[in-house]
Amino acid sequence: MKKRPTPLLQRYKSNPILSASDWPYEVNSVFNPGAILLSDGTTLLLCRVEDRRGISHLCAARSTNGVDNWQIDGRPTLFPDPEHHPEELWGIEDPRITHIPELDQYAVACTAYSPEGPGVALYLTKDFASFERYGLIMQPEDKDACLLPRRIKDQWALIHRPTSAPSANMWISYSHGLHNWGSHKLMLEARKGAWWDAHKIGLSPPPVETNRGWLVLYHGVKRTAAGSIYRVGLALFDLETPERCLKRGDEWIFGPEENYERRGDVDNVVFPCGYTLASDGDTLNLYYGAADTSIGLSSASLAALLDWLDEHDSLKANL
Ligand code: BMA
Repeated sequence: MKKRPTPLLQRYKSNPILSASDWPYEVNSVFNPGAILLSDGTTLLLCRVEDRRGISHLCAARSTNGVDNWQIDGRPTLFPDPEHHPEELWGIEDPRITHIPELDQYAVACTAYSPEGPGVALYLTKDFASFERYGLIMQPEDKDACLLPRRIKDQWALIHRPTSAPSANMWISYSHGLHNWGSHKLMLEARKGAWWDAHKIGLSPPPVETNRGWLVLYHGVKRTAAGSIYRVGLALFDLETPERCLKRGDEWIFGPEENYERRGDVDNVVFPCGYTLASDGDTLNLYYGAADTSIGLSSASLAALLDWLDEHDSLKANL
């Protein structure tokens, strides 16, 4: 087995970049942020904020360099509204943001949590101040969802992760109008047995469109006697038939190593929900939840990730 020369993902030296003590109001934890680069170059993180009841809402943090000096909204940006949306009774979690040029809007896909279980809710916004609620678009149990930024053969495409015990796999579904979804296709299956991504996987940030295909970072969960370990791996999918997997990495590329990733409200979790691409067109800034407690930043070269996938393709190796 070849030794990896340098880590594919480099952690920012002053991680974690955001935590509960930075918040302008009292909260328990901040983690699993969606991320987007706004047209003026500002990085916007839509952070999952867990209050001291245990219920999550979303709060926007903005920074001109994507690293520090975060301007955090003084109150929740998107708060559950269970009176009108019962699917949000236990909170809104883990946003994935996609800019949709055709609609001139951002689509935010979240996990809406209620006594019925976690389901996928969709919100559209122009300004991250007011949001149009599309309600539950995938019934429980389903989560880890994201809208692709453009139509695929005339239809919108949504990646999501329904749970059908004992395994949880990634699916893609299609829609003409964003409300009703069908043509469901299995996209990527959890592996089995001893693998790092056995039994349970899900999309991490929105897929990155490259000329070789949609580059997907996904999380895999390994259950051990000491609890679960959440790590991140890579796969590549066909641009016009995104359910077709072209390559799948064998090893994970990012896992809990630092103390703030190993210890927290939930130990041993790195959980990215968003990225921004730097102006060099190659540097991917990945924003992730660390141990369900704080937010970390790590960076990678897009070209290096694609090259690594060429060398570590488990489909080619028939694993
Ligand atoms: C997953 C999601 C994430 C969370 C992770 C670890 O199932 O609910 O929000 O970060 O578990 O607790």
